[in-house]
Amino acid sequence: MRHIDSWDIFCRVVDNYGDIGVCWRLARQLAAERGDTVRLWVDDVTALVRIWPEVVPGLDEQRCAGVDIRRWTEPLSPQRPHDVVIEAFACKTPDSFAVAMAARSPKPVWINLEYLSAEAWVDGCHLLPSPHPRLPLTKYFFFPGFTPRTGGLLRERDLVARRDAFRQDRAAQYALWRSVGLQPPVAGELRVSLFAYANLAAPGLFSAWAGGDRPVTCAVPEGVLVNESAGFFGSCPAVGARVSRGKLQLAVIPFRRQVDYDPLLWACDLNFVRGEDSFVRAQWAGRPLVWHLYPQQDDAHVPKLRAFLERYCAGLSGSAAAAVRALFDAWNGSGDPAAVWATAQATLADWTDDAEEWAATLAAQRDLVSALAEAVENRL
Ligand code: TRH
Repeated sequence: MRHIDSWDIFCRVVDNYGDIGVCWRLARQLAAERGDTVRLWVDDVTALVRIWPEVVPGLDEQRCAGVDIRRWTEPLSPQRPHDVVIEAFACKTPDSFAVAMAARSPKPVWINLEYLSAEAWVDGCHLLPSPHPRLPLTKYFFFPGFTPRTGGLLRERDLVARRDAFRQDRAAQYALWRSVGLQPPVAGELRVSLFAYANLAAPGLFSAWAGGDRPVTCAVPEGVLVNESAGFFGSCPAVGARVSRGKLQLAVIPFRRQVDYDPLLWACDLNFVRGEDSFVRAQWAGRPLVWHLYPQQDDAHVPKLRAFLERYCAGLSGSAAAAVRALFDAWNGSGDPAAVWATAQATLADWTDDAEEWAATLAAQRDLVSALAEAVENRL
C-alpha cells in the first residue's frame, strides 16, 4: 500500500459553478476527513468566492477550510508536485508541472477526474490508463458514477446523519426559512427550490403552479431564471423579495454558501437542480428532484438524461415512472410542463418514498473520496 497524504487539484472554471463546485467539495473533504495536505489550483478564484465567500478574490495564495488555494496562472512557478495530481474534467495539467511530476520520486499518481454520467459504458472506462505521449507518466481516468464499478459520488462521512438530524430539528428548519426570508411552509403547501439554466419551459411550469389546487412557494437563487420570471410575473423580484400569481409565490433568495445549500434541499418537497454538483446534492436530500442538464451541442446530453432516468425510475411503478420521465423531459425541452405537472404532482407521495430509497441505496455504496483513496493507495 502506498502512503498518500498530499494532493494537487487543478480546476479550470469553464462556466458557472459546477467545475469549481465539485473541486472545492472534493478538496474540502480530502482535507477535513483525511487530514491531508490539499492544494487547489484554480484559474478563476472569483467563481469560488460565490460559493465560499470567505475566499478573497485578489490573492494568489490563501488558505481556507484547510485547503491551500492557488491562483492558476501560467507559467506556473516551480513547485514540487504532491503525492496525487488530479486534473478535473480534462483541464490539462500544465506542461512544466508534468515535467516536475516525471522527475519526482516516487512519481505522483495522476488522475483525470471525469464528469458524472449514469451511462453504462462508464463502468468499463473507470480507472483506464493513458500514457503521456512523451514523459514516463500514466494518467488514469476516474469516473464518478452510480454503480460499485465506478468511482461513486461525493458524499461527506457525516452527510446523511446531518440531513436526518436537520429533519428532526424544527428550530433548524425555522432558522433555514428565516435565512432565506420565508415563513415555514403551511399545511398542504408545496415548497420547491429551483436552480436551473435559462429555460423556455419555465413559464409553462409557473402557470401550472399558479393555476393548480395547491399553494406552491418556489425559492429561486438570485440570478437564476430572471428573464423567465420577469416574463411571467411582469417583473423579477429583487433578492429577498417575492411575487405571486394564483397559487404560486416565487421568492428570490440569496445565493448560499455551498454548505448552506444542502439544508435548503433537505427542507423542500421538490428540488430543481442542474449541472453536476447540485444534482448530486439533491439526490442525497432524499427528496424528489428534477434535473436540468447542461444543454450540449448535438443533444449530447440526451443519452445522459436517458441513462439517469433508467436508473432513477427503476423503483417506481409504471405510471409514476412515466410521470417523472415526462416532467424531466418537459423541463429539458421536450414536452410541455403545464400538461404534465398534474400527473407528476399526483405521484409526489410515491416519488418521495422512492427518492428516500434511492438516496439510501446510493449511500450504501462507497463514496468518491473513499474510492479515490483506495485506487491511489492500493491499485494504481
Ligand atoms: O453551476 P452549474 O451549472 O455548473 C456546471 C457548469 O454548467 C459546467 O459547465 C458543467 O460542466 C458542470 O456544471 C457539470 O451547476 P452545478 O454543477 O450544480 O454547480 C453549482 C454549484 O453551486 C454547486 O456546487 C452548488 C453550488 N451552489 C451554492 O453553493 N449555493 C447556491 O445557492 C446554489 C444554488 C448552488
